[in-house]
Amino acid sequence: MPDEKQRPEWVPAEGGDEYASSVMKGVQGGHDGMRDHASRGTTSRKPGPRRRQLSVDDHVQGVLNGDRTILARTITLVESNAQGHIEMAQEVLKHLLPHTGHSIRVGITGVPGVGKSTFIEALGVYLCKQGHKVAVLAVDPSSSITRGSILGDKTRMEYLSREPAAFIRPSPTGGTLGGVTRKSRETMLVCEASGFDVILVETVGVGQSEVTVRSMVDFFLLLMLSGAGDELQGIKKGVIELADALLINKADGDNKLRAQAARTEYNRALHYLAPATEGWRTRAYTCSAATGEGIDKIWSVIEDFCQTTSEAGVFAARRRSQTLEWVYSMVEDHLKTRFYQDTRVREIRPQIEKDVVEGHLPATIAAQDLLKIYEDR
Ligand SMILES: Nc1nc2c(ncn2[C@@H]2O[C@H](COP(=O)(O)OP(=O)(O)O)[C@@H](O)[C@H]2O)c(=O)[nH]1
Ligand SMILES: [Mg+2]
Repeated sequence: MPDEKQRPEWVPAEGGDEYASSVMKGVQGGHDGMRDHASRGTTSRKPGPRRRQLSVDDHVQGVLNGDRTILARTITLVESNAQGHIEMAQEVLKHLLPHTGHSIRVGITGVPGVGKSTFIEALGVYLCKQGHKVAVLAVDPSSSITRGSILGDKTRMEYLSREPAAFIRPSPTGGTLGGVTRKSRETMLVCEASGFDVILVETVGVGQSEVTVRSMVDFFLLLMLSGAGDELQGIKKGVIELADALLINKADGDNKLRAQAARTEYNRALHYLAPATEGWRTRAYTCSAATGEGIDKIWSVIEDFCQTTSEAGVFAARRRSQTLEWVYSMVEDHLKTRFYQDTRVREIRPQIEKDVVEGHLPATIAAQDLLKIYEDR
């Protein structure tokens, strides 16, 4: 029976076969207004009756009451780029804010194929069994091109999505990393307000996405493979330094011994690196997302981390500085957007660019000219 063969060992055999209603489709591109998404026809969704518009209070109460449908619609609102939606989303978030923050935020990175999704699913199922409410989000700045390369595939988290206490949200298609980040952060807050106490954020190592996810989570986990040098694994310089734990995955079958050897090697190397979090020593561990071995251990490491850093005040201090960083990154994003959307800037750009490329205008002067045009309004 092929299904049985593919089933990870941590999944109970008697699992039902109904599919997740909790896996949500990402929002396609920018929304265009306050219209009902069901009628947009970009996906295979059946055209349904127009849904009632929710008020700010409907959103707030629904999210706080743990209503899944409203939670999903609130996240869709938060992910929208339409001006009317942005304003309403901010109003909703303002009311939800006092109910946020009571979760452990864990970021998970690693090269494609290392087993991030499998690991998140195994950990998620494990945590649900322990009585946690788990939200899984993805930050994938490339997804606007690849249409959700991570978490996009429903079947991927088939087991976790059957857990009533789990909620899975694919990466928003925000265009820029800034857009994706804002949406993911706000989605994380909405999930917290809705009672999720563990937030797992998967990211691929595209561009600055690891740094970005590091800046929104408490604990940052780097998944690795044994038997491949860092370069082979495509691990970018500096990513190990961001991690609160290295987890060598696929420590099963023939690979187990090699994984254990790799753990020893990494632990030796980690000795010489500054820790990612003050007062915490980053160590290497092994696990098998396929069999579930080591999942409980890594969770206890994460719990230990939370306790240790909370007692030292580091946990709260990091969250405070993350929030401030977020404020300024939004200011920067906003300024950038305003600049590039400015009509006069847009009009003059082709000419200025041509002059620069053809060598008639120095880059510095070009920048000054553009800023002058933008500021002289
Ligand atoms: N043997 C083994 N295979 C694994 C393990 N974890 C993931 N895989 C397999 O590795 C492949 C990539 O896993 P996936 O979770 O999609 O990786 P991601 O790209 O990092 O999200 C899949 O075929 C998984 O079944 C593991 O612990 N052991
Ligand atoms: Mg994946």
